[in-house]
Amino acid sequence: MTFINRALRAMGALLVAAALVFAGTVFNAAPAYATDYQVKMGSDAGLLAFEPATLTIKAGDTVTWVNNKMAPHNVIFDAAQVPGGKDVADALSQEQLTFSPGESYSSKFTEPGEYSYFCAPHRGAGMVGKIIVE
Ligand SMILES: [Cu+2]
Repeated sequence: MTFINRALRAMGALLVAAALVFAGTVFNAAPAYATDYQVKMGSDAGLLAFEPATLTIKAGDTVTWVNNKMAPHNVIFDAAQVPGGKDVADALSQEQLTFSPGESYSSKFTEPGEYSYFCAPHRGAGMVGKIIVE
């Protein structure tokens, strides 16, 4: 009887130790939650603008541009104004024009830096934006 009690106690201690190790692993491995930000294309007031025009996010976050008003719009990144140059700008750019309200596209940002973009049809009207990745 004594032997069994000792054995059970030892197993209990092992289980507690294992549970602590497991909990530590889970806690440490839990990734920071990536956020999906929204930028409206065309302001609620009907201006040719991205809203917000400047957005600060963290590396790993995603930006979704949603067609709002005054379509058509798109999102073009300038190779000279993104970290990584043309390849990065091409990968992030969404040349397809959106026409219907609610149409959207998303891009994920992995490298810190400042990314400037514009809407091709409305660049001349000042429809430009910037994503700052921290
Ligand atoms: Cu536009």
